[in-house]
Order: sequence, then structure tokens, then C-alpha cells
Amino acid sequence: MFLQATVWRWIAHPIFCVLVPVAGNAATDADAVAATQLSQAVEKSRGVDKAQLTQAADKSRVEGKAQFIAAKDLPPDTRLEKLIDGFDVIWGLETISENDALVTVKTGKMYHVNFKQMTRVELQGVPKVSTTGQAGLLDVRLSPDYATTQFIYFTYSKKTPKGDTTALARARFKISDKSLSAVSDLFVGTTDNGGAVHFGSRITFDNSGHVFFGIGDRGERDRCQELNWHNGKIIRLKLDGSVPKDNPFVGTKNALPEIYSLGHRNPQGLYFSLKDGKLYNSEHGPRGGDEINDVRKGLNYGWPVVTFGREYYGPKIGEGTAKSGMEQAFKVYVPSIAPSSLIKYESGKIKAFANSFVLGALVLEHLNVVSADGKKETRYLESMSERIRQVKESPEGNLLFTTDDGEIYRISPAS
Ligand SMILES: [Ca+2]
Repeated sequence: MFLQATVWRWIAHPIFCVLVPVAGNAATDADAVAATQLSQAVEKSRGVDKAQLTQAADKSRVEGKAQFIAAKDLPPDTRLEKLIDGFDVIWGLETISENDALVTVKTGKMYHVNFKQMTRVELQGVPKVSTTGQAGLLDVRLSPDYATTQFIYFTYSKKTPKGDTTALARARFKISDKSLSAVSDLFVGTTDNGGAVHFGSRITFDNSGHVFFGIGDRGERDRCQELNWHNGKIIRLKLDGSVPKDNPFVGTKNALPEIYSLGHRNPQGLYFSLKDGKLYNSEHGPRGGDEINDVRKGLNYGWPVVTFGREYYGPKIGEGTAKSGMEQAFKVYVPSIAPSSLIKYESGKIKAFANSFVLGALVLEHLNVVSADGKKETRYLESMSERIRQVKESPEGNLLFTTDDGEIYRISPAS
């Protein structure tokens, strides 16, 4: 288990930047200094004791009562508990209730998990998933009309004659089931190739019958600017998989009608806020230049023409950091944190997260919180030294997160 998780890290996220010294520009250096100061500030308040966390989880299991630990780099007035562990890299987490969830792991398995009983049921009926490199079983979400339809949606890396691509599937699942049923692909991207990088992909829904999900550039970055490929795009479909008539490129010659926005490098965070009616994404930059964007219909988010990142081996990419007709991210990370998911925390139950974005960070391992205007960033739980993959607001307004060590944690108010 440990070995598997470690190998995956190296295959999927080689950290070239620490191996190759590169001359930085002024902006990069200033940001790097700011980032260092921030992490030093957190460094002083290191607090999470992993052994203590595991002991608390064991005690919870035996006594049937949640055990919490305090940590100095937790958000103020909150507490942390480990809910369950022992999985492979957990890519997707979706709550059905406060204590029931669907979990996807990169190696292609889906589970129904109950946090109270600490039980897990591996669900049958998941399609065959490619798992080379960054490929795998990706996100999972309940349909907005799940209560009446029992539909769930998931994204995965699918084998085709040309290699692997990103697919969106729908299936039926109810909580007593041990298998998915009525499984069907709603979308298979024109992004198949023999490479194993940048599949995206998170799923989100608006309140008017659409599903959105993201696909990365798949290592073919120029295709992000071309409308006849799905590479580097946010896709918008109706819940049955058909193309909405008002998608921005319906009727444009040679354009794929599923495209909602373009120019995204590897969007692994996607969140439609029902509160403010906006769609947000986070995406991995190359060496530097991770982004949070306010994603709007038909617009171009720049990759690989404009970026704050550089090649892993040093040179600049594209034409600079801004260009007419290309949207600016409202938050840029230099150096990269590797954001693997994003939500806008809506309930306000945890004050430190209220009206803010919460992201998981894979490379600079921590929980990243950014104010709604993108101007203030806070890093929590660096002391855990965990690659935080998926973040999720629970039905009761607590914050759940998963790690690449196969664990699920819950942050809740201290009282
Ligand atoms: Ca961009």
C-alpha cells in the first residue's frame, strides 16, 4: 500500500523543478520570497501529530465515538478527525449524507463508505479504467436530481485504439446497492493519445440542468487553443449527455459543440457556486503558474499562449503573461502548489473558510484557502505533510479532505 502510493507520486508528479536550477525573473523571485515567508510562518506553528491522529481514529473505532485532535496549524476554532484510511490514492469523494460517501481511487475502484461504522463496500460494475501514469478513476458526483433518479456521474481514463482519453459516465446507485447499474458513457473526449498526463477532471453542476467537467491538455498543448479538439477545455452537457443548444460554439464551423471554455492546462478543480451562480476552476500550471479562474462561457483562458509558469527545464512558455482576448486568472500561484481540487465553501459554519475557496495542494502539501477576491491566501495543515487531493463541504457544512495516502479527514468547528 505504502509502496504503491509512493510509486504513483513519482510517476505522476515528478518534481523536475528541484532538480534543475533555473534563473528566475523578478516577479517570480518576489513571489517565491513571499511564499517562503508564508511557509516559514506556518513552519513555526507545526502541530499535527500523525501518531496521535491514528490513535484517536483507533479509539473512535473501538468506542464508537469521534475522537478529535487539536493542531496549531488547523484553522482557528476547528478540530480534526481521521474518518477512515487504508485506501489507494483517493481521487474523488462525494457525500451522500454526513456519514455516507462514494469514494473513487485512482486504481479504478469505487467504494461506498460509511464513516460512522467505518465500513467500505467495493462497488461492482465500474468500467475498465486505464491507470498508467496520471490516468485513473477520477471524480464522482451525485446528480442534482439524485433523490429521484439515483444517478451518479464519474470521470475516468478510458482506453481507446489510440491510447487513453477522458470519459464522463453516468450510472445508477442507491445506498443499499453493491453494484452500479445502467452504466453508460455520456461523453468520450477526442483527447486519446499514448501519453499518461493531464486528464483533468472534476465534475460540477449548475442549477439549470447542466453538467460541467474539465479535460487537461493531455500533453498536446497547442490543441487547447483549437476548437476541433477537447484538449484543455471545460465541457458543458445536459444531464442526459446531450449538447445544450446555447453552448458557445454550437454552429461554429469545425468546432466541437461540447466546449464551454478553452485554454486550460490541467483543470483539476471545478466548482459551480449555487450561491453566486458562477463557475470556478483551478488548474495546474507548469513550473509556476497554477491558477484559479472565474470561468465564463466561450472565453479563452490562455494556455499555452499566456501563463505565469515556465518549462520545467527553464525557458519561458508562450508569449508572456497577458494578451488581448485571453482571460487573466484572478489568483496565480508562483511557485506552484499543484491544486488538485477546489470548492467555494458556502455554509459559513467554519469561519476561517467562510466565503473562501478551499483547495487541496499536492506538491506543497497543505490545505489552501483563498479569499473570494483572490487577494488573501492562507495555508493550513502543512504539518501533516500529506498530498491533499479532494476537498468537499459535507452536508452539515464540515470540510472533508482526502490524501494520497488513502485517508479521509474531517475538519469541524471546535464547539
Ligand atoms: Ca490561464
